[in-house]
Amino acid sequence: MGTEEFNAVVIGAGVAGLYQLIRLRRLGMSVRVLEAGDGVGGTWYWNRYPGCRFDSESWTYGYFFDPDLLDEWHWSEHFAPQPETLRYLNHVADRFDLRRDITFEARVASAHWDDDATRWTVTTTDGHSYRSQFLVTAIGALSTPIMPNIPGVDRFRGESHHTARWPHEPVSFEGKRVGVIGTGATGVQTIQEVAKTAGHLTVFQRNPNWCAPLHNRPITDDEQAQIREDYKQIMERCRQNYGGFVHETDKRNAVDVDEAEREAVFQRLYDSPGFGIWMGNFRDVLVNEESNRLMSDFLARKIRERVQDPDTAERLTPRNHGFGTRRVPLETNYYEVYNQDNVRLVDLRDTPITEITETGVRTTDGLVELDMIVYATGFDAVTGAFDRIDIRGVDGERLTDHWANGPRTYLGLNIPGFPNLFTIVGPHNAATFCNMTRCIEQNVEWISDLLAHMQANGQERVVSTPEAEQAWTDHVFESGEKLLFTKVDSWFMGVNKNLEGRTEKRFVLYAGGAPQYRSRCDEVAEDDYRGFVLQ
Ligand code: NA7
Repeated sequence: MGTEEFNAVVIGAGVAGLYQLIRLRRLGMSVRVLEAGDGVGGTWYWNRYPGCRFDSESWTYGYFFDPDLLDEWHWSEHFAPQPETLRYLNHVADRFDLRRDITFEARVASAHWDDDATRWTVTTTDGHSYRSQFLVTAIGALSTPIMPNIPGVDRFRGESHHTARWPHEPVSFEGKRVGVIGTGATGVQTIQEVAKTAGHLTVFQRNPNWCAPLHNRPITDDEQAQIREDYKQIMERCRQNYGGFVHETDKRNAVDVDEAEREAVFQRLYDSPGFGIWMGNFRDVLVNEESNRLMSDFLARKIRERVQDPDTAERLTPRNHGFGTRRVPLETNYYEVYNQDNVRLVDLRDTPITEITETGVRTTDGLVELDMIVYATGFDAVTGAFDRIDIRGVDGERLTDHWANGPRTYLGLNIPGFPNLFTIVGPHNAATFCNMTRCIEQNVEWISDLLAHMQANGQERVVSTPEAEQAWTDHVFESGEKLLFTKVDSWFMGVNKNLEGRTEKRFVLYAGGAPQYRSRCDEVAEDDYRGFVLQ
C-alpha cells in the first residue's frame, strides 16, 4: 500500500477536527482528517445513549467563527439533545464541503516523527499510511470509554451497552429489567430517560454526585431573535467566564453575605438553567471549604425535599466531596425517579458488586437478574486517547514514556521532542475544562496563526523547549492549588479506579481558567512564540 502525502494530518472529525480542517484549508494546505467513526461528530457521534444532551446552552456551544452559520442554524431547545447536535455538525461538514478531506473508519494506530525528513508518518489499524509535515490531534478528552473492572463483564448474555458505544439502532427498555452502573453526568442523563419506560430499573451507585436542575425548554421565535441580536454580548460573556460559559461569577464571597441573601442567591441559581450554579456562583464556593459546605448543605436539603424515602435521599447525598469539586451532572426530574415504584437504588458502598453473571449483577447482597446492563462507567479521560496511539517523537521517544509520571506540555498544545505536533484539548490545556467549542476555537485559531506565521517566515519545524514545558507544567500545578477539586478523586484529577496505576491523583486539566489561558497563549504569540524553536 502506498503512502499518501499531505501538508497536515488531523486525527478526529469532531468539533475540533472539523474546524481545524477549515482553518488549515484557508492556509492553502492539503489536509487529511482520519476519523475512526463512519461519520463526523466525535463525542456527538459516539454518545447516542438515551437522554444525551448539552449541559451548555446550545447557543453558546455552536461555532462562533462564521456569522452566516450562526444566523442560519436554529437550535430547537436551550439545551439541545444529541441527535440535534449531530445534525448540526453534519450540517457544518456539508456547508464547508469537509467530507472530501476526511477518511472515515480510519483508526490511527501510530504516528512516528522522522526528524531528517521533517515528516510525521501516521498509520491506521487497517494498514494505510499517511505522511505529513504537521500533525494535529483532535481526539477528545472523553473519547476512550472504560468498562468497569468487575469480574465476568463479558459473561452477561442479555443486552449490554456502554453509553459511549451506544448502538445506532433504537434500543427499547419497554418492560425490561434494566441495570445502570454509574451515576456521573452520563449515568444521570441515562437513568432519567430509562426510568420512563423500563419495566424495572436498578441503579448501581458507587458514589453519588451533586446534581442540579437543567431547566431545559424550547427556544421560542422571540428568544431566537433575541439571541441573534445579543450574539456579540454572548460571545464576550463566554470569553470572560472561567469555563467559557455564558454565566457570570458573583463577585462576592458566600461567607461575606448574610444568610438570607446567600440563601436567595443559591435558590435563584437552583431555579436558573444550566451551569450558572457552578460557573456563576459566589466566587469562593469552589475554593473556600466553608462556602462550599454552605452550598452543599443547600443542595442536600433539596435532595431531601425531592426524594420521599429518607434513606434513599441520604444515599443520594454525597458525603465524600463538596459541591462542584467533581463534574456537576445537570438533571431533569432525576431525584424524583427514585420515588417511582419501578426504580431501586443499590448503594455499592454497602453492597459492592462482586461479579457480572450470565443473567445479571451480583452484589454482596445477592444476584440482581437483568435483561439489560447499561455501563455509564466513564472514560480514560484526557490522556486515554493519546495512550492508545503509538506516538513517537525525535529519536523514537514515546509520548507515553514522556508522560510516564503524568502529562507535561507547553500550553497543553505541544511537547518538547515532538515537533510539528499540536494537541487540541490536550492535557494541561484549558479546553479540558471548558464549554468545549469555545476553547476549541481558541486552540484551533492559535495553532493556525502559528502555522501562518511559519509560512510567512519560511519555517518548517516548530517545537517547544524543555524549559518552556517545565515552566508551563509548574504553572498548571500552581493554578490548581487553591481549588477544592484538586483534593477530590475524579477524572478531573486523572483518577480511574478501573485502570491499573491510576488510583493516585495527577494533574491532567488546566485549572487557571479559559481567560487566563487565552491571554497566556496570546502573550506567547506576541512575544515571537516564546518557548518555541522555529526553524
Ligand atoms: P464519570 O463522571 O467518570 O462517571 C462514571 C461513573 O461510573 C461514576 O459514577 C463511577 O463511580 C461509576 N463507576 C465507574 N467504574 C465503576 C465500577 N467499577 N463499579 C461501579 N461504578 C463504577 O463518567 P461520565 O460518562 O458520567 O461523565 C464523563 C464526562 O462526560 C462528564 O464529566 C461530562 O463532561 C461528559 P465513582 O464515582 O467512581 O465511584
